[in-house]
Amino acid sequence: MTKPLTFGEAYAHPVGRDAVDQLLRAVGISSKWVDNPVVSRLPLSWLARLTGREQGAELLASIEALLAPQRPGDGEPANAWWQEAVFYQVYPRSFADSNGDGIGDLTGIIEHLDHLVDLGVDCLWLSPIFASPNKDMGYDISDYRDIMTEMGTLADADRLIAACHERGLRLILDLVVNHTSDQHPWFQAALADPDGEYGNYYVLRDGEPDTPPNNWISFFSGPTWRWFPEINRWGLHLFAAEQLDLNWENPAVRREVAEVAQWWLARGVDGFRLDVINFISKRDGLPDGNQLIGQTMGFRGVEQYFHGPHVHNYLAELRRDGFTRADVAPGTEGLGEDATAFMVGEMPGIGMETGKLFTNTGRGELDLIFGFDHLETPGHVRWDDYRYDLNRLKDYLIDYQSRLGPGDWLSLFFENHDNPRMISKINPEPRWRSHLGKLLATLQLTMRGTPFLYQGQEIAAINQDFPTIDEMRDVESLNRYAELTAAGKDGFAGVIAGSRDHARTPMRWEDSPGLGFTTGQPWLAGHETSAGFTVAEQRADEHSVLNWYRLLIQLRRANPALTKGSIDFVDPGRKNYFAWYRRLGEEAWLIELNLSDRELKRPLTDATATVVLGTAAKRAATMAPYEALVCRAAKS
Ligand SMILES: [Ca+2]
Repeated sequence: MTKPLTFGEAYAHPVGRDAVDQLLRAVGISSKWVDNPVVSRLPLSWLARLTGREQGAELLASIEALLAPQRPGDGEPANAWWQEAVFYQVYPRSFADSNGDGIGDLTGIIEHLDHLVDLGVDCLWLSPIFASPNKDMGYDISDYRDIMTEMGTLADADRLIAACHERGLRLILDLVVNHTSDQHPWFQAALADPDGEYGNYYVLRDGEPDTPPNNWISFFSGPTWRWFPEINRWGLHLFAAEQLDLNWENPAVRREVAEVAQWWLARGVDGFRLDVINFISKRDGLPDGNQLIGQTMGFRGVEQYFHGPHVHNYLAELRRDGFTRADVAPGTEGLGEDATAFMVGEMPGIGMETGKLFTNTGRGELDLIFGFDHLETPGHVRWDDYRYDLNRLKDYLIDYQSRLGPGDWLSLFFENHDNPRMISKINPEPRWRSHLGKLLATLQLTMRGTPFLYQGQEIAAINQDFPTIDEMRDVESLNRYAELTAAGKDGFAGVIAGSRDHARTPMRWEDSPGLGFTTGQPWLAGHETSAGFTVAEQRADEHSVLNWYRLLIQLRRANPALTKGSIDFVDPGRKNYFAWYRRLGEEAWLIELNLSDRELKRPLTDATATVVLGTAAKRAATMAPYEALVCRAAKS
């Protein structure tokens, strides 16, 4: 019998560390606990006891399966445009409707590009615009080379690309290739002839209609398997039943994906955000998921695909074949002609150490990832109605920054189309709305890393008071509501705090019945009546959150220390105080935040620091609630 695996040994491996951290966080235990030398010598099977359940041996086998040897990332600094850029995510359906059908479209985006120029961002990311039956709002694609009917046409997409480049903006699109829609011609061909070429494009399995091939649970409720009686086979879908997973083991599938990317690069697109891209490689044989991991994480089976055996190879291949332009010299940078188009991967369940395996420049895979570990306080999930503790975000960022080597970089985001609004999660009291909007902006735009703003963040958007489930549209919320209701629980209470619809209501351009978003009926209505939080009102108010964003982005652009400078945290153990220096050459900046809604004694006396942009005019002895200051300081 071999010696049992210890916490310390699991922690020495990047994927092992992140997997154990994930489980600890889910049960509300800080990962700092493992840094204790006594704990680090404990057998990892204790994890089963900690999480209050049995099955230690089975759990160990699941974690050991993740510990394949990994080549370290030891690359050189990227020195790339995207490290200094500010990204802005547009949810096209809810940004601007140009023809009154209540649905945002590409022409609407073109008509509002000057808002983004005015804000000062560098690159737009559009959530899906490709042809789709919209079972999951465009994340179910039926044609990668066409535009969703209600969004416009390929000619509109070309106009949008040109309009962005004319204004000095890059444009990246959403590439959803873990799965396609069941309406995609590849899947229709697989149904027509499951033993033919396209049958092997998907994960189809023989079986009996009442016995799915394994016990995995879908992210959108129920088993991950759909029975197709017309071919007597099961089809794998990690998400909705209409979103069938592609079989990345098939080289023909990988070639198709690379060709789609190249096709869009040839049209001038500057890169892609890759949807749930860490899920593309499933463990051979699709083994059952561990019960304990499933119960702890909420989705049985994740350990069999969240960091699958071939994911790194597939992404390196995709970078080479799909994202590298053959017609420009290596190292070239320019709108529509970067030698390697930008790649940011959405990676649920991937932590800091594993994240570096995907993004270190020495590994030739992705440029950046979106991990999600910072979006909930440990012990909570998105659906919980609770107050998010900003000290959690502080600890996460300090930890993350301390682990970055020269070839590493990180994305900075708090919001996107899949999460409720951060201000509402932290403190929904209306009087703190602008303070929090400015504090989050300051953090995101002066921390080392690449900020990704989500539409509405610049006007301090908040969650909506949906009165009933009938007002909601998102498949995830609707499925969860139905599942909870069928189990005799309060379905509405189970979805209202975490619904993705909070971030998907129309952009509030002006205080008018259609909000300047549409002249018709919006596809998803917001329920906000507060005054002062539309783009038009914020633009007219010198002290608005919108103008705060503009000034911060200008400051960032004018002072390279705020992007490329080193970062040194001040008094990191002090609760509710978050401060750091950014330094580059002779330039030095001090950023100070009060993370609480109470006054805080200012611990740092740096007489050289003078406020350049602040919610307070001076560095007084006491910080106001949610105070945010950006100060120039002497170099050392
Ligand atoms: Ca429209």
